[in-house]
This record gives sequence, C-alpha cells and structure tokens, in this order.
Amino acid sequence: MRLSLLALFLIGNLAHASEPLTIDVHRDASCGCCTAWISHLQDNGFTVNDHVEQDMSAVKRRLGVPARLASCHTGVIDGKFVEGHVPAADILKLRERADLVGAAVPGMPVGSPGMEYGDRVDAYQVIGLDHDRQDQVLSDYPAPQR
Ligand SMILES: [Cu+2]
Repeated sequence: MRLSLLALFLIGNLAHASEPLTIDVHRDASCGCCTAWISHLQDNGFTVNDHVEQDMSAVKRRLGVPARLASCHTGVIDGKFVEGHVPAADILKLRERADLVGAAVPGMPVGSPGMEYGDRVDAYQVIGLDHDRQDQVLSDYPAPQR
C-alpha cells in the first residue's frame, strides 16, 4: 500500500514536470533576432511552433497587439500574445496573470533575449496589457551599472 502510494506520487510529479510549455511564434522569414529568441525559449524548456508569415502587421492586428507595443515577432501561449523579445521567465509570469491578455517588450532593446550584441545592454521593461487595454509593468530590467 505504502509503495503504491509512493509510485502514484512519483508518477504525478513526473507528469507535472513534463507538462508541455508550447508556444506559437509568428515571424518574418529573414528575421535573425526572431530565431535567436526562439533558441532562448527552447533553451528554457519551451516547445516552439515556428510560423513564417508574409504579413506580420496583419498577424499583430489579428492577435490584438497595440501598435505602441509592437516589435518583430509575435508569440501566442494560452491565447495570450507575447510580443517581441520577452524573457522566458516573464512568459511564465504572464501565464499566472489572469488580468493580462498579453505581454510585450516594445521595439528591440539591445541586451534582451535574442538581441545580444557585444557588451551593450539597454534598460527595458516588459509591459503587460490588461483587459481594459491598459499597460501594466510586468518586469523592469535596468541597464547594468558600469
Ligand atoms: Cu527582434
């Protein structure tokens, strides 16, 4: 009896650990920083369904990404949008936030995941969008002190 309960517990834990984190990513064919961001997600345990698109502005309109939050690629997880170079940790945060319909790193700040170029690291924020279409700061990544 004791053994079988332990076995059930272990199986339950394994099932949870292997719970798939699947994200759809829409991008332009020639977007190098987009594929670098996809690698960042894969390194952090995400399964990525990669979609090469002809018209990214149409994709962003369809997914409800406001123009002020726009970047290069657009991901979708649990029906929420993930716009631009959002760190994997913030995608996990977004999944826990029932008040948010999406998250974005507007523009393409140097030093964000997939935008690593040399030593330069810009300050940036991850912005969540709530049901009233208002911005909420999800994370703040200050520039490193030199
Ligand atoms: Cu980019």
